[in-house]
Amino acid sequence: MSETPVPFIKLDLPSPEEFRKRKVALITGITGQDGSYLTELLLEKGYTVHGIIRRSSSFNTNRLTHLYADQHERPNKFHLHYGDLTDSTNLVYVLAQVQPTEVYNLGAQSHVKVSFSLAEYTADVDALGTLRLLDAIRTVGLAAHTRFYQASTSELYGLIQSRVQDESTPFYPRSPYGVAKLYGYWITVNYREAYNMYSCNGVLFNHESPRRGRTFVTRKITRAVADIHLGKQSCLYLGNLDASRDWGHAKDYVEGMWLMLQQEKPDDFVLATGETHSVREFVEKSFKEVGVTVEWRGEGVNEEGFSKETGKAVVKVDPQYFRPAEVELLHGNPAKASRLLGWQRRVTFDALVKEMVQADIQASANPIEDQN
Ligand code: NDP
Ligand code: GDR
Repeated sequence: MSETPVPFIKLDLPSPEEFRKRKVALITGITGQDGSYLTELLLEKGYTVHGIIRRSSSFNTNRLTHLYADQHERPNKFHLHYGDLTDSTNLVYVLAQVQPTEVYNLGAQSHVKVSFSLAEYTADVDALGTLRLLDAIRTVGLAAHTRFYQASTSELYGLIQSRVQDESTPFYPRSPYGVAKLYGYWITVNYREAYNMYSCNGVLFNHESPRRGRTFVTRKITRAVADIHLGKQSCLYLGNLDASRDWGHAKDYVEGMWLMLQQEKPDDFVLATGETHSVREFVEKSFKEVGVTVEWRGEGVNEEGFSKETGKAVVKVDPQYFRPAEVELLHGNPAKASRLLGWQRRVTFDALVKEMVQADIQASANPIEDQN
């Protein structure tokens, strides 16, 4: 049984079918890696895109600059609003104003290691922020009209390593981030069941790109490879080299997000490549791109870095990058998304590494244009 929602604010709305023809998206986390790719995709599909950005003392819209530049070609198709997932009144106001047909909740404190330091804040944004947004949709009377995507994560599986992970694998998160996202996952399911909302979870495995934040391991590696190659850095310091991840390209994954909101019925889907690789492997492949081999050094060993004579780069383990509790292995099975959404990743692991290394060489060599 489901309850008919009673909105606190009564907007004058057409039928849900008529309403959806407008194609208006609202994205939280629009300034992030996925937000920028999703915005490009939706604009290409003819959507009007609204994004929520946080006030920052420094410039935080670098990944969107090119879309501003395109404004004259797409007048009134791209809008930014100040807001925050910790501020309910703001969310209600923006939703009432924008009346989106689709909401993509990508906003999050998304760094797993940082979540151990900012546990309460991570819960506020990633768990309660999801609740606030879902409830704001209900509050303005859009529950039957607006479709909702929740950025769930393979971090939910955490300690479950016994098999390839899919939609039926139990959850066992290993960080304050994972635990907060677990709440986000279930509140999304709950609002679907309790209020008949079209709300979906995309359980996405790691996805990377040249726009990946520099403190995530892939981008940290490819940037270091570029800097070492250009003689700007000598060593690379990393934490757990044996962790394995199922790494895909962010561009492929945002397409899956959109597909989830175009189905007859809402459901939850895993997006993954079906392959897993260790951090060590990512390092080796990245250095190979610039013709350099790697010398591995353990904790506390103090040796020279990259040497032109030997052509070898030194990678050292620094325990400051270890996590209090680690997720050792992620390996996803995207069969359901492939079968029901027709989704498939296009970019291979090798192509991803190559693109990221080449982009970082370009960026490192042109610091004035280096925006990510
Ligand atoms: P990023 O870290 O690149 O982007 C996070 C976005 O959230 C940024 O726009 C950030 O704004 C915004 N944000 C942070 N705090 C708040 C807040 N309090 N209110 C509103 N917005 C906020 O993440 P990704 O693009 O990589 O990931 C997108 C989403 O998908 C996240 O929810 C992440 O947890 C999830 N996810 C990511 C995966 C991946 O491999 N990339 C895999 C699975 C899930 P600002 O720029 O101002 O910091
Ligand atoms: P993850 O990504 O925690 O999987 O979360 P991250 O790139 O931070 O770590 C991947 C693995 O690499 C190991 N590691 C290091 N990690 C970082 N950041 N820095 C290092 O120096 C380093 N050395 C080794 C980590 O221990 C870990 O095992 C990402 C985020 O995008 C989440 O928001 C998202 O939900 C998940 O992916 C799926």
